[in-house]
Amino acid sequence: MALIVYGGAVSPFVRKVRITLAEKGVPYTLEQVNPFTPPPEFLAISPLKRIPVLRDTDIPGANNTLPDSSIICDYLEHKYPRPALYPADPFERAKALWYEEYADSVMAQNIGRGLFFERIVKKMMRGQTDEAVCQKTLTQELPPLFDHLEKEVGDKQFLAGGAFSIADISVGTMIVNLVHSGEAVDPKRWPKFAAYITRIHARPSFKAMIDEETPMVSRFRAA
Ligand SMILES: N[C@@H](CCC(=O)N[C@@H](CS)C(=O)NCC(=O)O)C(=O)O
Repeated sequence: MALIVYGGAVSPFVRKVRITLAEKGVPYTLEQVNPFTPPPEFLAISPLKRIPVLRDTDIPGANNTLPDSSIICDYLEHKYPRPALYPADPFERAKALWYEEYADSVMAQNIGRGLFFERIVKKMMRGQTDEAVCQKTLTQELPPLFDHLEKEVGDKQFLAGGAFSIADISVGTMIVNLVHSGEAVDPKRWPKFAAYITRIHARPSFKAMIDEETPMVSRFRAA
């Protein structure tokens, strides 16, 4: 097997890479790594101590790894160009990269740290959820982001370039962690964004991840 993805199944960044691979039909092996208790050999390939990392054994020698989901997805696009997951048009491509950045920064910070970490990761580590942090995220931090995305989605099927792209993968994967945390995009308040998420999450690539991960997270959510 040429490709190895190092990372945990519920990370939005690992899922971003796995969905990219699934959409391109590229086989890979997943090696579980908990970034909070990483084995020493993982630190050698992840200087920022983060998941995911990709190893490509087609590249000779031991220096055949790449960290960071954005770098990995860009590499996969160049190694496996079909189907294209980045728009061909320069402006639409740049827009897609901007949505990726938006998802990886503010969405990850608020959904990841402000909700999923509190409700799921802390329980996995036998800690206690600080529900006040979650409520602040849900009532103050996330609504402006969803207002923005409601406008951005508008009447479009996909965020950039008129086709499914890295923009949809990046935004969609962050919302999986919202759903894992027991929440949803409210269809009454954000009807276009909610309908868009339902469509994106119904794709076989997303559905496979959601079906695999839901049993893992739901027992912690219920605890
Ligand atoms: N920019 C990185 C972010 C990766 C990231 O933050 N991963 C989290 C898990 S979701 C992690 O490894 N956290 C461990 C830590 O920050 O110590 C990417 O796109 O891959």
